[in-house]
Amino acid sequence: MSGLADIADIGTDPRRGGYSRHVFDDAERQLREWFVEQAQRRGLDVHTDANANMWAWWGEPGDDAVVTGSHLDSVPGGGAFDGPLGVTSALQAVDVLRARGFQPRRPFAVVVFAEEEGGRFGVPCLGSKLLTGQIDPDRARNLRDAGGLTFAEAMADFGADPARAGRDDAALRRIGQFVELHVEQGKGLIELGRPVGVADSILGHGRWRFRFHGQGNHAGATRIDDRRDPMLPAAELVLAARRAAEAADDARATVGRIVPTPGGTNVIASAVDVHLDARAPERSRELVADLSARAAEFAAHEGCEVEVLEESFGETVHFDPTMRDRLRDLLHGAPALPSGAGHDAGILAAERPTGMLFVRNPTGISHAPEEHAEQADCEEGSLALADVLQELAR
Ligand code: HGY
Ligand code: MN
Ligand code: MN
Ligand code: MN
Repeated sequence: MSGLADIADIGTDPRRGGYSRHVFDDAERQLREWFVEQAQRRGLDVHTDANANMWAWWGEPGDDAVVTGSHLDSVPGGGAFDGPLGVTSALQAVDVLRARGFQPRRPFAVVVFAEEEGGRFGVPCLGSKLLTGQIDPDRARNLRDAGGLTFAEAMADFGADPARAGRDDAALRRIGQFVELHVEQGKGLIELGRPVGVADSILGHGRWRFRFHGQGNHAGATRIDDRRDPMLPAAELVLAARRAAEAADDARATVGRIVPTPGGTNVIASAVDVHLDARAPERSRELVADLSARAAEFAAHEGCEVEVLEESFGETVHFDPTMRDRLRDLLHGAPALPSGAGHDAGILAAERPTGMLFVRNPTGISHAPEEHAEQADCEEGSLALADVLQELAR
């Protein structure tokens, strides 16, 4: 985990525990500087594309390259491995290939995608979705962070030109094959007793933002029967989402963020935003997706109104079986695993031959400080990635 040790003090979050590293904030800028320094130390030429993704080239940039990498940003209070392990393993794989005297016969790059977690602007995989055109650049430019700053303003402050954000066909042509290494965010490899696995699929990911409107008022002076308290339908939605996921097959629904306005203890909220994250295979979609209708019922029941400010449900990604099985063979029959977590590889898989390697996480916990990977398994992962990249780039 040598590379991870280098950045262990960047973006620690004393209030939440773990790390909070969000696109263009101080911590993420320090991580960008660290990556550029690490790349240059290896003689890799780094440039940042129009969507704030960083590309470190081993030799001349070119089309049909072998590309590996991941992200450096985190969720609020996230673990040390989700994202950075893929970047440090890619750098270590370059070291291994160099030590073997290997010289890529194809263009070769290490990439760091921007805002994979959506931790600041609310859209996961923002950098890779802009690159592939999977998000409208105008919508992206107008996304706002908690302080009201737009992504365009944050880009400009970072020194990038927001007007250039959007699908980048030249950059996509350069990706011949993409392989992302990632800490496993689950217990598959623990249960199998294996240090490294290969991704088979990524569960379809939906996000909603419901805004319940009521009447702000005094918590003490307002009789119960005089209230239109938007926190009530919000609470009912949280429970309904969980029940819907329980009733569905292999669905997951989470409300990890509720934002009342104005947010005073002695104040009945005037509005409450409920951020829902749901994941489900096609067969379970409708059980989860009808929550918008249920939200309207809950609101009406309390004399409130509801706005659906965001609603998206991505398809389940099935990685190209040829690439998947090639990786499994290269890794001596490594197991293929489903991923409940989304990744930039899931975005690129729609455009380019893409694969993922997973490294065992002994806690099985992710998006929390307890996320972990043992040194020996990290080394196995870097070696496995080096073997795969050598095969693809020879
Ligand atoms: O939310 C996810 O699944 C990913 O970690 N961004
Ligand atoms: Mn994550
Ligand atoms: Mn990740
Ligand atoms: Mn008062």
